[in-house]
Amino acid sequence: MINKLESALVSFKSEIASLVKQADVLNLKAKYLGKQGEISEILKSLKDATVEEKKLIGPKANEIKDTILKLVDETLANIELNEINEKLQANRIDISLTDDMLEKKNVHGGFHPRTLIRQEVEDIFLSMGFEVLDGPHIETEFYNFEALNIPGDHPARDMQDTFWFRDESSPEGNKHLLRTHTSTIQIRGMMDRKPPFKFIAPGTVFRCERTDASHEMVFQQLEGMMVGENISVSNLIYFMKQTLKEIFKRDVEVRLRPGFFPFVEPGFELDIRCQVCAGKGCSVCKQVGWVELLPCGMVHPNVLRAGGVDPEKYNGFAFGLGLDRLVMMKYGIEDIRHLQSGDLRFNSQFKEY
Ligand code: FA5
Repeated sequence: MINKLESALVSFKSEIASLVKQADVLNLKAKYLGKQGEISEILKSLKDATVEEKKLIGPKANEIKDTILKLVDETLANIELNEINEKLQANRIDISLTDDMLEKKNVHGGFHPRTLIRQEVEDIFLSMGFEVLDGPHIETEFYNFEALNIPGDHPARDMQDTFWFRDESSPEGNKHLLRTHTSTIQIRGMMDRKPPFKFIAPGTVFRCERTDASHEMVFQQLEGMMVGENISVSNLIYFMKQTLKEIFKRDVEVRLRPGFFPFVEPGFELDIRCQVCAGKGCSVCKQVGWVELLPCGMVHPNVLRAGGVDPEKYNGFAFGLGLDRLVMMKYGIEDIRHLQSGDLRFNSQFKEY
């Protein structure tokens, strides 16, 4: 039996030496060590051996199994290393390239699709008389939640998994966090101006959530707000539809449905027909054919008050466009994670400088 075990080891060694795929190595491991594997088959006759034989064969069998396992691990690690090296070689960046060498090779930088869409949306709103505002990424819970009518115990806080800073000494309402939405600019914008006014605020937001084809942890939104006298839901819908029409250069199918956000009343969800699958169903739209793009609504009186605006005299609308989702819809990008992959093959498909 020892001879059989040793010759199994020899043939295992010669077979594994030629393998270059991890799946083949795992299959080979099963061929020798699996339940019906060669080593297991040989050891089945161990039950008929004498005690003395068992004392010899047992340790030898363990030694051979250990050798096989070690070889499997080493081979898998080598294959992985080779794969990494191949990828590095294929994506090698030549840091010795100078500007004029790139010029000669006709290689140019380009705009990231996010930048293209952001500029386009900014231009559309600027042409409609909106200002463009900016705001901090690190916020207090006052601007991110409380002033937006989301108190500490409000269930809506669970809708936005938050990255908190550890500043235990801060009084309640002043704890720091990475902003979970651009709605923080609603308050900052209102505090700094007198109605009537209208502004947009594009920027990065952060959420502690699992990523998938349409969800990132760090993504872009674009907040919008218009405050004045007698502003109506039809003004809101007009601006939303106009924006999408100008971005897509054609009518795109949208649907408006009720949506709940504590900072607007009434609130709506504006969904767009998935442009990746033309509404047939894919991983971006989670097989439903629609993508949540543009939640919006009429600003809640408590929010106007928190921003120093008299809700008896003024009203307004606000919206929070998912800018990355808009980029996906415009260019038919099937996974949001491409956007910050840093992969030049992806980035270079868009407009050159
Ligand atoms: C908000 O963030 C609200 N502040 C929007 C709002 C503003 C409503 C003003 C009313 C008035 P929501 O969590 O649904 O809402 O996010 C807004 C949009 O951001 C979504 O419709 C979607 O397009 C995009 N979005 C949300 N989560 C992610 C994510 N993890 N990755 C990429 N895009 C996301």
